[in-house]
Amino acid sequence: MDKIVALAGGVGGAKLVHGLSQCLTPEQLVTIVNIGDDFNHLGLRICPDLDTVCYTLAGKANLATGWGRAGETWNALESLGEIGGPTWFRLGDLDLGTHLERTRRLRSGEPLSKITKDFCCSWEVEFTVLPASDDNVPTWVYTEEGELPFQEYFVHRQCLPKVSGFRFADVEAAKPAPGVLEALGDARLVIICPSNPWVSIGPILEIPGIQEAVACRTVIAVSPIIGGEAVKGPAAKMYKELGIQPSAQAVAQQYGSLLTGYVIDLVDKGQEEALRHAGLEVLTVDTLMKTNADRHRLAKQVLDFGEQVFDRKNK
Ligand code: FO1
Repeated sequence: MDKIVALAGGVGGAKLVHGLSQCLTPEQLVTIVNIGDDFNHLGLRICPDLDTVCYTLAGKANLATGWGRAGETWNALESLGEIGGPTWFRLGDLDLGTHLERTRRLRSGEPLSKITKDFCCSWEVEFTVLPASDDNVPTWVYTEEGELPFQEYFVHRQCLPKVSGFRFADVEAAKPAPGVLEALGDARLVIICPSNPWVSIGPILEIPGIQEAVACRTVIAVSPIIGGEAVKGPAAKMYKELGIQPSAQAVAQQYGSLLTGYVIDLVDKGQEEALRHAGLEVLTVDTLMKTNADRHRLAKQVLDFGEQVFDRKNK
């Protein structure tokens, strides 16, 4: 067992995966990515979390927005807007190339995992990036305004509607993508990245077979909540709207018995004792990744901590 398997979605996940890629070889690190945010828009299949992870590993990510491509131009979107097309979901010219080619190959019947592998090869990303499933499992958000498709909630409505729950459509019929269960079966550590537990990590774990495979491994999670707030995105707002006080502890409770180790921020040191009392091994460090050096450092700290936890658990 020598694989390190990261579960990731969104910006926080991509940052830690980038850090891990600077500590591990392509043979060691496998990243399983959320596909619940994927949707059809303008006749194109958009896979935001896969693109954020792949662009980040390829050094092509737009660091300012956290999504899409660096050095982007918006000519196509502008000309679409001039004739009344929907511009709420901003698709840059470079990014469009990805969506056009992915859509073409999906329409020809190729699985998302194969397309992703080939894109990584073209972008000179040697690390393995796997969609959680090759099936469509769109996340729907139950809100006070009814059930919204994920990107409608997240981008068009800017996460404003009050949420009351989530649905991962057809998840019971979905299968883990090729390589997912194999990687988990060979994993020394599973690292749950600091992504949104509700709509980034949850959809991965809900794919039949994945949670069970993860549960057999030594699992380390990095809290996405620091000082009761999310670094980016609606995670803390979702907790509050679901009647849960957002905190590192709340996240640990949500992951439950899956976790062996837990990484929290210095700001939340006061929660260490309660977490240890709940049976977790805890590492308290600066978990904010503002720079690439931060990503590298945190990844190294998480891996060293994971090794200690693995040894203690398997001695
Ligand atoms: N997020 C936004 O808030 N506004 C956008 O216009 C937007 C466009 C976009 C285009 C491509 C892509 O891959 C991601 C994009 N995102 C945008 C982010 C996306 O909604 C999120 O990355 C995930 O779905 C949640 O992590």
